[in-house]
Amino acid sequence: MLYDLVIKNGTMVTSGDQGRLDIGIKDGVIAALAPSIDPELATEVIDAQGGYVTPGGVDAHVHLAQEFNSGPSGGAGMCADDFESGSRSAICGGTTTLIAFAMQNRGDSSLLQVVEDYHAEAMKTGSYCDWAYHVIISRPDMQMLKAELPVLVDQWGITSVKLFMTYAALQLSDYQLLDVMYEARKLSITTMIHAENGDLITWLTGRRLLLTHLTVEKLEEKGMIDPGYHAESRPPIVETEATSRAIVLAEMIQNPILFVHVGSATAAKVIRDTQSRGYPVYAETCPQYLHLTWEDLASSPTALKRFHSPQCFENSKMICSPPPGPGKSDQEALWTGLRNGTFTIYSSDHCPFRYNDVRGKAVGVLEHAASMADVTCPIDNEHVQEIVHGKTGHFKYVPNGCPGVETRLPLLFNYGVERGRITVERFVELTSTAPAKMYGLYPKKGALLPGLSDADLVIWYPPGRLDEFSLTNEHLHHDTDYTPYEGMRFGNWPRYTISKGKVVWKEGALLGSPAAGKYLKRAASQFTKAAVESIASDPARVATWLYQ
Ligand code: DUC
Ligand code: ZN
Ligand code: ZN
Repeated sequence: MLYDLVIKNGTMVTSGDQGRLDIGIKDGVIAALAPSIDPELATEVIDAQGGYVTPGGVDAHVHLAQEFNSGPSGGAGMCADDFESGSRSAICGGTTTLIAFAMQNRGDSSLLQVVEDYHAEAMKTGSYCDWAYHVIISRPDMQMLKAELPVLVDQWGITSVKLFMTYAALQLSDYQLLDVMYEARKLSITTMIHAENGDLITWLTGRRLLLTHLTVEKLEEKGMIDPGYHAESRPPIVETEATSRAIVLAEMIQNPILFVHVGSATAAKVIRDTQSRGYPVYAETCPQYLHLTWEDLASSPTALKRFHSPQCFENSKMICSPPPGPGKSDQEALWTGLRNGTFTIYSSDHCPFRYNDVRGKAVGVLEHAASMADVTCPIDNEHVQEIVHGKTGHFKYVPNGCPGVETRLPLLFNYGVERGRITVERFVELTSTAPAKMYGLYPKKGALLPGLSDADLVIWYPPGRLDEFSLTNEHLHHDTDYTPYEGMRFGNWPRYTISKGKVVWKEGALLGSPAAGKYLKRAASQFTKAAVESIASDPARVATWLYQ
């Protein structure tokens, strides 16, 4: 047979084009695109019945099998998903490539060891789809950077690093940010920035001083500590200041950067203005910033549309950093940014912590001494519901992050494409093609080029074919016990997901296997590599002498 699989009668969409083309697949790769392919030439045929056929999603920002120390106190959460459950959830939502984070903790003196250990974790379970790694650097010792970053690039194909400007356990000083950016530039490594001013957050949250007359009445002193107040400890200016500062640092040493999980309209504006004057800065936003606002977590009794009591700990389900913007106008600004190119990519930032888990959101109560004062039952998962019930906890101990790897594509398809906010081509660009180019996976991923691209595809339902439904967590395939998007309406969902030519998800049935995914070594970013050459370099304004 000429083809293993042929998809007929679909509207094939790429980031630049769409058309009625049949797709022929052989040996896991796109083999042909043609107005009509003879079904007799194929072992298997799928009739797309007029539905869109898009490249499989590339989710460049997921946290799997990771202990995430996002609290100030050492209280760490454990991600609910490992590579098996996270990738299972991914394919059921149309994503066929994942990039997860190998995270260096301050105690880890070798980045290579961090990656080796993390890879062993991934190999233990396997993955339903192909995957790759970024590395998070929290201890940027120059000797290590010089010795290990080139090995990560050459041997592991890890061509991106994430740096934090907040969290006591992860925050880098400006000096350290410069150190890493300088080495990253030389190696064409993409620098991803978590932009929040950590000191500002800590100050607003408040620390009790021994000299009580010096205490400033901040959130803690005012008793504003239940999870609904997380957002008040991080108003938009927290992200905006850090974004501006990171741009100054990057520009001084002429290193292109990418801001991950941009949540505020004001940070997006800083990024847009910088792009407008020609400096290569890239940005990612995520579903939580398009669909949640402070009203989903605020402590006002009139707010809280999704969960029950304004004081209840259930608000912790929505805690992520940066938090979603205060109101609908913030969301609208981000939708505009998706349309006008401010955002290069759209990722999930799937960072799942179970609600009913002593290593999950419940840490926010368990680590808060006052909440725990009257607890007599054992601290285990069986009793955790009983422990958190009626307690406020403290937002600063709650692990930061929301699940979303499975809902990422359906949310943007339903609320972006089908509501006319973005074109279907732009959907493909944001969810697949641009992340593949950004992170050195193109055209193997993110494209439908015959002979060059893996046959990773999503076939959507034709209009009117799927009955609209309200999402519940039971629809999803992660190992998390809630979804922030509970109750939202969906009229479309991936009907088929195809990974390397194999149908892995078909009309609600999971068909894939965790043995199918392979680790991907990546090349340098197609965007940032070229951008370095284009940066204007006036020696009176930036440190051009660094590279002479
Ligand atoms: N940053 C992330 O990228 N994910 C979740 C939490 C965080 O701070
Ligand atoms: Zn982050
Ligand atoms: Zn993240």
